[in-house]
Amino acid sequence: MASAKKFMERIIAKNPGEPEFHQAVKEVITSIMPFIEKNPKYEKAKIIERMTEPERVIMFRVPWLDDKGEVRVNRGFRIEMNSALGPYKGGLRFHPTVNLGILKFLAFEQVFKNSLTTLPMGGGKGGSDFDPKGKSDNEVMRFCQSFMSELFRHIGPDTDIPAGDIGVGDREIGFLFGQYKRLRNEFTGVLTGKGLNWGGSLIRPEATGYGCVYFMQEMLKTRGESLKGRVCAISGSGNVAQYTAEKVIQQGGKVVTFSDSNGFIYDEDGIDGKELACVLELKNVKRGRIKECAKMFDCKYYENKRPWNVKCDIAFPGATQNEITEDDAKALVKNGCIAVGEGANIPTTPEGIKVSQDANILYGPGKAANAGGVATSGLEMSQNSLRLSWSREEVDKKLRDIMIAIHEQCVKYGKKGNYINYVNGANIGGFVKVADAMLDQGLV
Ligand code: NDP
Ligand code: 2IT
Repeated sequence: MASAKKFMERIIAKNPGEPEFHQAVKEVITSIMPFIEKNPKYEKAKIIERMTEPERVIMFRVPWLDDKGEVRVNRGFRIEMNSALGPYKGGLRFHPTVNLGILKFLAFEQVFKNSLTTLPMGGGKGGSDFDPKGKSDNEVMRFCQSFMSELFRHIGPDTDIPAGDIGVGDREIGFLFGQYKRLRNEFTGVLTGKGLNWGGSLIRPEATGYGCVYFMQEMLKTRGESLKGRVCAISGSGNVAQYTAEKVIQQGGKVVTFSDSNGFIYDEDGIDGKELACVLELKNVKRGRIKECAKMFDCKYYENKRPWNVKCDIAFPGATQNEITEDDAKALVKNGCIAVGEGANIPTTPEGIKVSQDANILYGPGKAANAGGVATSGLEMSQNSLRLSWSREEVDKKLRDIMIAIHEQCVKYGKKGNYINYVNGANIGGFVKVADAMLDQGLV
């Protein structure tokens, strides 16, 4: 490999029109290049070239009938990126912005993230440009049934195990599972995030948010700090944001913001447990807009704005990619922010990351900080295989131990002098295990 620059030129030429995929690959390549130069066996086996090419890409038509009886057509995808460590594992995203490049970036990230979890999982991602917002439950069901009518032939509990992501929560997982079971006549752990009474794991709904807070606590410990009394800005108001907030509040921190794609609410006094329950009801049951909380909580609402200009000690981006720009990162630093824990996948632009790192902020990248979700999916798979269910305390303890282990890997590979570069640590730590497994398994 001549250089990171040459390599990226080839990636861009070969994968045109996929800026998010280029961004994710560039970040990893920049981190691991010095490591690869010291370990020529990886270069000789063209490991990076192989890791940036999905093992398989599946794209398919998803026709369905809306409530008016009109035919609608969406596009479905599953990217089976890398199976060196185990069956493909990763979520499904239903959002109008979904395209091949976005899912390739997510699948690529997933490979490193899953490797960091210490569990035997390969990486994949899928989804559709279907927008569940504004659709009836029946429309969502018909869409999910049509989506699974093609996907079922490509997945299985030992092959590829999808889960949720943006726009795919317990309702969608239920419809998808029902159709899979009907087509295969098998009740297996083919999806994670299942309902608790039919094979799901306790703590899976909470796991990404809780894990992100556990990771933050480990980062803070390295500087003798804790969450107690810390003001936290959270973006998003979906699964990840909700349970990040719950754990922050439990640990004595103060949550001052939530957002959705229309704007954010700012409650300077802090959102309490009762108000958080209102957010969960609004988002998970009524499927309303975060704006509605401003009236209920008597707090401020900012239309079409993201929450990074408010005064906070810690930022937890939990909505979507590239939601913290260079200017947002500068605003966070200016307002005294000491740490960023990424619940979302690649929520910070490369320029934003540089601002945070130059300011010596604790910056925990998504592939490490939000790995608790997929890790607990791995624990759901283990319980399904055992045909047993573990208690809440047992799963939570395993999740916490995994987040501590991920932090240790980041320190091992990312510490230089007194500074821990969590980006390098996560990228190199995630890479080594996958790369070594690929070497062991020959040219596949
Ligand atoms: P949800 O669908 O539950 O919630 C998504 C939240 O983000 C909503 O508040 C949504 O607002 C907001 N959002 C989505 N797209 C945009 C956008 N383009 N601009 C502004 N806000 C947006 O998804 P999750 O909470 O599951 O996922 C959030 C992030 O966390 C994603 O990046 C996902 O990849 C990542 N993640 C999720 C894991 C999981 O287990 N669920 C695990 C690890 C990472 P609105 O309602 O207006 O769309
Ligand atoms: O980005 C992610 O890690 C997820 N959406 C969770 C994937 C999973 O398989 O639980």
